[in-house]
Amino acid sequence: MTQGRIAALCAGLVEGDRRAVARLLTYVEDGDLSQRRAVVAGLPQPAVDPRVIGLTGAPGVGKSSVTTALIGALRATGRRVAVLAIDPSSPFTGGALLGDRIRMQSHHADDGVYIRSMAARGRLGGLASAVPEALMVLAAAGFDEVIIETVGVGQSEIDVIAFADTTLVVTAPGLGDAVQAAKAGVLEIADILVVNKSDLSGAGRLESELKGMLELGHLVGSISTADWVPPVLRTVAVRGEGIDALLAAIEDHGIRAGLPAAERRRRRARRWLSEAVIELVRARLAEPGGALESQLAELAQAMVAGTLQPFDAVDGLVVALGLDRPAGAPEQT
Ligand SMILES: Nc1nc2c(ncn2[C@@H]2O[C@H](COP(=O)(O)OP(=O)(O)O)[C@@H](O)[C@H]2O)c(=O)[nH]1
Ligand SMILES: [Mg+2]
Repeated sequence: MTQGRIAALCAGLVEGDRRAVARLLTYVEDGDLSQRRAVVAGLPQPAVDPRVIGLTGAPGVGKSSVTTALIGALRATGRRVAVLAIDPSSPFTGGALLGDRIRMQSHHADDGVYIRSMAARGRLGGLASAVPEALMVLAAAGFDEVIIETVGVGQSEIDVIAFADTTLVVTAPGLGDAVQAAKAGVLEIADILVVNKSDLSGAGRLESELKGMLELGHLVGSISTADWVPPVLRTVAVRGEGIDALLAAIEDHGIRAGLPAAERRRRRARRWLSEAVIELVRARLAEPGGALESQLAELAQAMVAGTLQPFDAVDGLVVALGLDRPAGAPEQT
C-alpha cells in the first residue's frame, strides 16, 4: 500500500513535482526502515551531483540571511537550489523555523528553489543518516545546489555538516567573541569564515581575531592536504554585500579541494553506510517484545552472575542481533 504510493511519488519526482519532493522527504524524516528503503530504491538515477554547501554558526549571526542571499546569487546563474534547515532539538522549536521560512519567502514562488526544515524526531540514527537520504532525494529531483543550515552547537550538527563539500562558519560582531566560537569546536570545521553584519561596529576586530587564530593554526578545514587557508570574508547579508566574493570563494574551495564528483559521492556513501548500520543495530536492540529482548536479559543475567565473560556476552548479542537479516525486513518467526 505505502510502497505503491512511494513508488508513484518517486515517478512524480522525475517530472519535478515539488509536492512529491516534500512527501518523500517526510518519509525519509519520519518513516520506518521499510519506507525509507522504498524511497531510496524508487528514486530515479540523478542527472546531477549536487554541490553541498554547509552553513553553521551561533543563532542570530545571520545564517538564514546569508543563505537567502546565496540563493539569489545562485539563481542568477540558473542553478536550482534546495535548502535543508536543520532543527537540532525537536518538533517543538517549529516557531523559530517558521520565522526562517517567512524570511526566505522572497524565493517562495520560484520553482528552482526548495526550502525544507528538518528535525531528527523519532529517528534513532538522528540526522546523520536522515540528511544523506534527503540528499539522495534532492539529487534525484535535479537540484544543483543543496545548502544545509545548522546551528553549530552539538556533535549531531557537526556530523551533519560533515556531508557538506564546503563548510562556511558564520560569525557576527556582538554575539560572543571568536575565542568562544573556537572553544565550541565549530571553527575547526571551517573551510571559509564569514564575518556577517559587517555594517556593525566590531566587525573589523572580529575579522582580525579570526585571522589571528588562523595564524595560530587553530583552524583546520575539511581538506586534509592542508594547502587551503580558510579565507575570512566580510558580508552584509541583508544588503547582499560580499555575497559574490563569498560565492567565488566557495567555487575556489571546490576546485582546490579537487574532489571529482564520483569521489564526493563515494565519501558520502561511506559515511551514510556506517550511520545506517549503527542505526539498524540500535533499532534491533530497542524492539520491544522481540526475541532480542529476552536474549539481552539472559546474557546480562549470566554476565552479572559471573558465568559469562562480559565480552563473550557481547559476542552472543552480535549473533542474536541477526545482522544478516536485510535492513527493514520483518523478523523471522
Ligand atoms: N545589521 C545586520 N543585520 C543582519 C545582517 N544579516 C542578518 N541580520 C539580522 O540578524 C537577525 C538574525 O538573522 P538570521 O539570518 O535569522 O540569523 P540565523 O539565526 O543565524 O539564521 C535578523 O534580524 C537579520 O535581519 C547583516 O548583515 N547586518
Ligand atoms: Mg536561521
